[in-house]
Amino acid sequence: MSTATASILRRALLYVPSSSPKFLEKSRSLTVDTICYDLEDSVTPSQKPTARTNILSFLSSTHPRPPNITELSVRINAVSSGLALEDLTTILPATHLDAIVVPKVNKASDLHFVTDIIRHTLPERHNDSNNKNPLKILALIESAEAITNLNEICRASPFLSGLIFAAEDFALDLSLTRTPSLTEFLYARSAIATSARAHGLPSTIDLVCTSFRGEEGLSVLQEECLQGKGLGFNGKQCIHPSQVEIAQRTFAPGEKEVEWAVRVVVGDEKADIKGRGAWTLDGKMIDVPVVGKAKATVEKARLCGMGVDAIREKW
Ligand code: 1VU
Repeated sequence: MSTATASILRRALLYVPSSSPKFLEKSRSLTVDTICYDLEDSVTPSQKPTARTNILSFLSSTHPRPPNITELSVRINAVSSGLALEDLTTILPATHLDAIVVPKVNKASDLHFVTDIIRHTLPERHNDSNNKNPLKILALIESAEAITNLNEICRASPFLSGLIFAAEDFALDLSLTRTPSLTEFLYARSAIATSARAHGLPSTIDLVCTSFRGEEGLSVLQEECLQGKGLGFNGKQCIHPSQVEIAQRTFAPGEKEVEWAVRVVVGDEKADIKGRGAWTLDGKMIDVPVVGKAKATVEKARLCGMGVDAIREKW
């Protein structure tokens, strides 16, 4: 397994506009799997140069790494915008930088461009096969063209570590109107989750929920997270700190789910000794794919820091 495809938790990816010193400072106090400091849509054209220098300084060694953020990423401007080269050459020397988010990836050559610049700018981090810490790339899928090119996009870079779905740009491209049911995005979301899986990419991060205030807004978010999880996504893009806890909780396995998974794994060890490939738990048949799913749930629960060993001791 390459470093880009190793298991990594990205249950929530929170955008922070890099043009705002206030938001940058606030991000330091947050607990979240991935922060994405933005140079694209949340930054006006006239603010781009300031945003670039802000983020380079914020992610430099003179500032300590924010303690409760697992992954620090920057979203550059689209390759087709003509701004990506300057974004990359400015930010790549940053000390605390784990991933680059590339928007509007339509074809493999968009990722070839970014990969070549990363290799050229940081050769010591990327050309040594013993180096276990290359930058990772996350690709935003936002158009019909991108959906038809998913296979080539997934194969385009050894640094590619996940796909993200951008609903608003996709709706613009197809002249769709976003509805609460999100059925208009069903094909695109399923295609993304399936392609990423087929190519062994660990992360599939679902559309932004634009509601972020109050009980009603956050219950819309919760529903969207559950629906995305049901389609095979394992994370959610967030635009406000209020969304992070719900996304991270929903994209972690639930307590009952973990307990069931541990019982299946323990039961399978016993069934194996008795030479039984199929057996029964709570009146339902358990066989190889069910055990596989249970093992994956246990592994995810461990990654999320849930008390798997304590549950195992009970069974
Ligand atoms: O309580 P404090 O005053 O200390 O902090 C405020 C506020 O500063 C902070 N906060 C954030 N901090 C970091 N990152 C954020 N994204 C962020 N948003 C807010 O939280 C405290 C409460 O803030 P608030 O409720 O007063 O929120 P505002 O009205 O200030 O801001 C709301 C918006 C939605 C404008 C803001 O959250 C924001 O700009 N979010 C990011 C938008 C963005 O990046 N959009 C592009 C990415 S989405 C995309 O492209 C889809 C593919």
